[in-house]
Amino acid sequence: MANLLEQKVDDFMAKVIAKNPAEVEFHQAVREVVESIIPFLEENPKYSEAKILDRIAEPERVLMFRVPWLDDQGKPQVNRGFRIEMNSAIGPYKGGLRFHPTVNLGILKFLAFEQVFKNSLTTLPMGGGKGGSDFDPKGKSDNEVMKFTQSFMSELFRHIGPNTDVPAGDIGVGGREIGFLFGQYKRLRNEFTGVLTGKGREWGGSLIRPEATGYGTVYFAEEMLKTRGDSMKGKIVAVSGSGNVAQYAVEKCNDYGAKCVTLSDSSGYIYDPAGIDAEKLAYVMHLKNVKRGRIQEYAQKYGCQFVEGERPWGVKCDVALPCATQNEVNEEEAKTLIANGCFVVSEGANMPSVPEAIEVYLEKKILYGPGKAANAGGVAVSGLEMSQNSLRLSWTREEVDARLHQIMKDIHATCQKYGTQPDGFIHYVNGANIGGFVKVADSMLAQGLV
Ligand code: NDP
Ligand code: 2IT
Repeated sequence: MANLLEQKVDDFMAKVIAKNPAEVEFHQAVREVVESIIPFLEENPKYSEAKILDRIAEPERVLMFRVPWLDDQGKPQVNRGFRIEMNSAIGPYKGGLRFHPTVNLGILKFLAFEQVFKNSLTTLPMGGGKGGSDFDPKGKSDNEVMKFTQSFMSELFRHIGPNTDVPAGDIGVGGREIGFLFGQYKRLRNEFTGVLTGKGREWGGSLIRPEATGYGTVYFAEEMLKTRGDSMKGKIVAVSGSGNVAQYAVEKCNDYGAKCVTLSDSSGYIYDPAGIDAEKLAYVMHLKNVKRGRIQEYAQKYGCQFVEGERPWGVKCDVALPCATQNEVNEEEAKTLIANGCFVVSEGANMPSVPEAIEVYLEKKILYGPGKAANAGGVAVSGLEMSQNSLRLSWTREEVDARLHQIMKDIHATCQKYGTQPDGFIHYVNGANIGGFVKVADSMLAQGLV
């Protein structure tokens, strides 16, 4: 039986790879889901008869476009823009935009694919999408970022809308970029609508949206710990990244009485055994969000260690929160984490652990919350921002945070429902994949062959 199922996974993947050559991250994301879903389909043949898996792995629409803009020297620059409209079975396409030089079709398709299941898990009516550009915001002036962003939106605006496709932020896209994107959309359409989330508080944004992904990842870790009668209090935490998700993950860890000892960026990581307290975190936020500097400066300021070109997974910790990017924990690093006593991994980033690292977590039966469950708090509050925009009301900080917290608990319960094994171990990968799949698949069945 196991061999037959493996064969079915391989056969399915052979088709996906043939159709989408060279898109290795997309293959990786699809395989992880298919490994969970194929055994489930054996017991639920209605989905295979309707070729749901084949349809889910095929984007509804892929947009690719030229983004020309003038730099500060008056020279023309050309980037490539993308929007993957992956699945609209349960709501308008929803997902972030990533501006990073590594962006390509395969990376955005993996992210859009993950988003379909993640958005379904939030319990809110959002389909899945993702977009972005190979534009590198690093070292660009505000003026250049604005020029690029306006040009990007000058094409994207015709494809999106509050009931069609609602982008948001991701790597390299934060409050500044969402502001420029919103301004250009409004100008082109002559319409003030909730077409983007992550907006400023004064112009339709939701309180807690900036905090939501990081807070949600820690809420999820707390829920996992509860299943073993434990909590975040007193835990030593290794965090990677130092952007939006990492910053608010640290803030929530501090609220829970845990101690974060690392942060990183693409140059290396800092190790601060004394812990990144509120004052140091305020420094990081200013350094990263205003000065747009490097994390190395933290080590200089606080006299701690900076390890160049390395990731923080060799540090002794109880909990690891990967919050930077995909494939940032390899098999060796997963083994080292566990050898050093780490027994909780809650993913703030999308697909930060390579498949072999996930195998290590599962074999050692640690508490492992995959990104599509653990980082769903960001898009969940985006969904709440859409609700507030439709109502033309804004909720208080406490109200949004309470809803976020409840959604993370519900996602945990869904993972538990679909992922608990006979020995009681919660296989959160299966739980998240099957739990996310069912609602989308049933909606696709109900809507006919589209
Ligand atoms: P930011 O741009 O705010 O921060 C990204 C951080 O990760 C930076 O510290 C950056 O370092 C580091 N990083 C990015 N790329 C690499 C790389 N190739 N190698 C090493 N470090 C890297 O992004 P976010 O915090 O928003 O996103 C982080 C992760 O969380 C991503 O995987 C994203 O998809 C995911 N996520 C984000 C959500 C959100 O609401 N923002 C929601 C759900 C998931 P440097 O400055 O050197 O590039
Ligand atoms: O990966 C993600 O879930 C995000 N970048 C957030 C998407 C959103 O629409 O808020």
